[in-house]
Amino acid sequence: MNTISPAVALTPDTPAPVRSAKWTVSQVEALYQMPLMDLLFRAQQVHRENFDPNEVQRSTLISIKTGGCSEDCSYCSQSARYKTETEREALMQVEDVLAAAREAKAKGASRFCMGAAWRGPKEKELEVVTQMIREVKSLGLETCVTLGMLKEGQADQLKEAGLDYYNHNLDTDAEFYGQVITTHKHADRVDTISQVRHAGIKVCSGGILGMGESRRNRAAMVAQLANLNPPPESVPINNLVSIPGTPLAKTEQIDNFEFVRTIAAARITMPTSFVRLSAGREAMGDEMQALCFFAGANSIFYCDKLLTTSNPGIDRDQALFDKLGLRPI
Ligand code: SAM
Ligand code: DTB
Ligand code: SF4
Repeated sequence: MNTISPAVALTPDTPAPVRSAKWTVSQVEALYQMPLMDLLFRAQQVHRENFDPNEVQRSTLISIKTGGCSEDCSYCSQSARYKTETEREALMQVEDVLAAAREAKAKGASRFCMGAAWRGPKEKELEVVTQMIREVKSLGLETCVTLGMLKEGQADQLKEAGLDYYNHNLDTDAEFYGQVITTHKHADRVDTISQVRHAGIKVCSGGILGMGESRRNRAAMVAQLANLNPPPESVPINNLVSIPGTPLAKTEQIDNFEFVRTIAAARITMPTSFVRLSAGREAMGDEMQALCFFAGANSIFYCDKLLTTSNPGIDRDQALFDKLGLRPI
């Protein structure tokens, strides 16, 4: 059995603040190079040490402001720069968001994630979002928002409203980032994550696979996430949903096993984080999803629609949970 471990050995005497295990890119790459059965076995062992392997967390996602985004993210249906089928919609009314949250709760979601197609929120917009957070939270749901880059003080306003999680993905390796997005920098993403962390909000950060990145890029992204101190509580791994009209529309799909290896690498390097099998599930068969759960994924988006594209929907998910004996948490 391969015994790859973090570069810094942790002893029980290591004081809490310096107990940050550093993963090098090569170490994560070495995980990818393991025979698949060894890798899956190791990931499942780590998973079982930290979680009930039959439990999966479910978040419902809603787009509270759709399309017309100033950014040029090459994968995104919502960038104003590409001609896609997504139509621009104004920021939703608080009551409408609340109605959707009630429905999500009734259907069994534990977290409600609200996404906006912004480079970052303006003050007026943030005020409306904080109202949404307060109201959704009062229903007894965990709250998550993804609003783009934050300016100083904005994370504190979100914390003050009671926000539980902020989603801000690294999306890909710093070295590859410029080939996918030019209107903001990878370092800007890291900066927003650090503001969120300092405000005392839990971090949800992951990335997208299948954008033409190399295995080394994937390993570097996983290592960077794992080396955040502490690592994100929630790590969404998205499989690129190909959007006609975007520059990445015709990119070759990532091999399924390479995707599963990435889930396993995330599980091993971030043992106590929830790893979310995110966008791209609709195109996956039940067997592929089961393999991802075996590799350590323990969270999904539970809704008919993601932001602008479709998701398996709760009936198919319920049937899958029944078949696999999975329990929602
Ligand atoms: N505008 C904000 C931002 O960029 O952080 C929030 C919304 S943005 C749509 C949230 C995330 O959705 C992106 O960071 C990316 O990881 C994911 N995403 C967007 N389009 C996608 C696609 N076509 N396939 C897979 N994931 C996608
Ligand atoms: C995340 O990592 N994936 C979600 C959520 N965070 C905001 C978004 C997926 C979007 C997929 C493409 C779409 O529906 O537009
Ligand atoms: Fe805008 Fe976010 Fe889409 Fe980039 S990923 S274009 S920032 S909505």
